[in-house]
Amino acid sequence: MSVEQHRQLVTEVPGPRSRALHERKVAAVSAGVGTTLPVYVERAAGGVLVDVDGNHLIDFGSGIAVTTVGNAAPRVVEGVQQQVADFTHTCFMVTPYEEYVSVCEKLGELTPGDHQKRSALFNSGAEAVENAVKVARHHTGRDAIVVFDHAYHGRTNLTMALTAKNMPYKHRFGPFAGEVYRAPMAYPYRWPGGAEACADEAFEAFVSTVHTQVGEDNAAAVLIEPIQGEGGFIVPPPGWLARVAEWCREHGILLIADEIQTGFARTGDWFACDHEGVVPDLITTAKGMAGGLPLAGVTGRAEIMDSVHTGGLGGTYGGNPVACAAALGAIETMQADDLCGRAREIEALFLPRLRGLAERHPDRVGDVRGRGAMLAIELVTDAGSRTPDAALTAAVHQACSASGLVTLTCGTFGNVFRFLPPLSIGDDLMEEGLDLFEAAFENAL
Ligand code: PLZ
Repeated sequence: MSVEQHRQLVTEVPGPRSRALHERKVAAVSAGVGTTLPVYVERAAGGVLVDVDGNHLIDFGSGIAVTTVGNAAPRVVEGVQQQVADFTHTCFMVTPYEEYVSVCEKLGELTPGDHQKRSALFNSGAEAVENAVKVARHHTGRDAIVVFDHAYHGRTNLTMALTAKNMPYKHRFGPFAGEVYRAPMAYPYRWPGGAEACADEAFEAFVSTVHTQVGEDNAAAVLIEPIQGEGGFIVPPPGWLARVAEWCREHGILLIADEIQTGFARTGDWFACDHEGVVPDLITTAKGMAGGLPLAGVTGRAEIMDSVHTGGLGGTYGGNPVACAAALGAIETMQADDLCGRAREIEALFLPRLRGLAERHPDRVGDVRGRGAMLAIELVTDAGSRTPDAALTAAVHQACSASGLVTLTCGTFGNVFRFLPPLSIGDDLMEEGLDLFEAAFENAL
């Protein structure tokens, strides 16, 4: 690998060069664009980021679940280099090229269900979600979209409306798009009636929300992250999603699975829906699919995707050939290196450590959850009240950064620590990262 796979700090973090760059950032980049860890990166590979001061940091974030195959993964680099030398852009809507078609073929093969599928490619996750909603509305002739508490679907106007959390995503950015309705999420740890009752009660609450606030006949689609990402790595109870899917089918409501964060080997299977045996009508993908280049997709039943008039979907850059070449390299890597299996190994390495921490600190670690290489712990002030502890979360996060471990937090209440290592990371680095995390946690108490 082009970057030595070890942690090494040669300055404080951030170091002087990063701090100098950050001064330039503040003077040139909108304050609206935040940075969680102002360490400026020069190179990255495997599970390590190297900053401009020469510090080697362990990566537990994958650029928010994007570099699943690792940063600058060899097949991605090779595909991109070849493609960028051949041609950089034609616009698929004007003069097409094979790479776009190949990515859509892969999406058809890998996404859940063996029915006939079609795909369309876009640039970002939010754009894919927007287009999935366009297709669902067009196909059904209905307007309403049902989403869930804690949902995250993007930052454009429609996707802000679909996203649940005000700060920082929506605050004073409205008015938002209409015909969006929100149902309670099956969140076992915080379900008022308790985790045992969650599956049944959350299903009933969902059905009742759609029935009373929307009307089944008005609902074009139910849009859901099968495991919620930004909202707190919330894993619904087994069987709940399948019941929602079945109920949608009975009422002619399309099920759109937003697998932008969960997709492409992250959870130990190709898609999180696979664990639940759920076959969505439409699925959105992005992030891990293209190894770091901007690419997103909407894949769905052929009759739904083909119901749109020719020219109804598109965009100048959607399915850019360089991004498609990257995706083909990333997908090939996932298949050749069995990265679904690797994600399950990562789960097996992480979970006992996180559960051990929870056993040692039952009052502060409220919940340990997740799947594959998408794992999280939820921090609380005490086990009785389950009050979210955002301050502890922030303190641990800061201590991790200072020790050379790049971590991410999430959650509606800012109290969830999430782990999204690249699947190319070695076991030693993961163990070391977990040592650092545990030390940061125990010191912050
Ligand atoms: N749907 C499920 O996770 C992106 C957001 C980071 P884009 N999540 C990271 C931030 O603060 O902006 C995401 C997601 C799910 C949609 C999106 C949106 O994808 O590529 O960021 O538009």
